[in-house]
Amino acid sequence: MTKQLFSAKFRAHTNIALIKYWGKRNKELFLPVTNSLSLTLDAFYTDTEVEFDTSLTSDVFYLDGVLQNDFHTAKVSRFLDLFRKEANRPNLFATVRSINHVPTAAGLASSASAFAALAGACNLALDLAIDTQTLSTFARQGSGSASRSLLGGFVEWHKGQGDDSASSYAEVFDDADWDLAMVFVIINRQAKKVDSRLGMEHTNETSPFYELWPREVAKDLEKIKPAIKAHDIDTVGTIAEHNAMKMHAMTIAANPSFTYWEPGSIEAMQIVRRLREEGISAYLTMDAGPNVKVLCRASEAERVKAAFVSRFGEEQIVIAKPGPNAYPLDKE
Ligand code: 2P0
Repeated sequence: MTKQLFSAKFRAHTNIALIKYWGKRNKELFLPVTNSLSLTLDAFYTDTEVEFDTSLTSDVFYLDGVLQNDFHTAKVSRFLDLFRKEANRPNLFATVRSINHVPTAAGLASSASAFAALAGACNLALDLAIDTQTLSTFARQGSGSASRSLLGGFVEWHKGQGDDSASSYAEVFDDADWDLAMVFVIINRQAKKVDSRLGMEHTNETSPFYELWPREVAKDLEKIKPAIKAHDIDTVGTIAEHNAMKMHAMTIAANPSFTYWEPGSIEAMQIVRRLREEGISAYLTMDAGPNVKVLCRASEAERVKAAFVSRFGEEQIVIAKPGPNAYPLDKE
């Protein structure tokens, strides 16, 4: 029998949460404890090509041109299974070629953009016509934050109800078409010491502060939403910074304690505070690593960048603007 190929290529951008996702209520389905709200960014993205091939007997995965080992390929295979099931083609294997586009100095790879791009590519290649809301529930099962990377601007990921996968989806909250930027301060390019999946599980299970987290997130969301709609960067930034600090405070109170902060992170925080004293609207957030991201006005982003360059170096500072929805690309 002649072999048949079904292929497509997709681009998805990374996102940074202003109200964080930190904990699952269902690990198998990646159902979160709380809603979360992020900003999709233009500076970092993943391009992924998938080629389903009737002659293959197993999946093959290349990342940045390098053939990946069984462990990494198995993660991709589990994700492809969702689409094989949907297409009713359990034995249709694929070659996946994924390229992370990040400024070379950054060394930031993102599972959010990676699984969002792969979800978009699979949907198109297999002609499944899954709508974006439903597709976000697929992306979520690769990595929780990937649910938010299918969409541009400010995106809310709803926690949903019970064990109902379909109710835990992402949708656009605001198109972010206003004077807004995020300046990335790249502190360290090494792989993170505590991966986010283990870090959130450990925090959830051992931090006495975790029981406060769902209530705090609900309050922060209620306050940040009208501020986003009002384009009030100072209120948005103040709430986002406090939300990030509460997440990181929970990790310090975990048992054993851990933190993603490094000395450079704290220096960057001091620079953010100094910028505010100088009248610049600059607010920080941090994720499962030492890098500091600074929310500011696009019109003041160069000035914010300059404040970090003397300490960290030009190539360690990247200005990002709000990014678009994930979209299909022409195949090479
Ligand atoms: C977020 N983070 O909302 C939070 C804040 C990091 C800190 O989502 O286990 O890679 O694959 O669902 O999405 C990073 O965790 O975790 C993350 P899994 P994920 O962006």
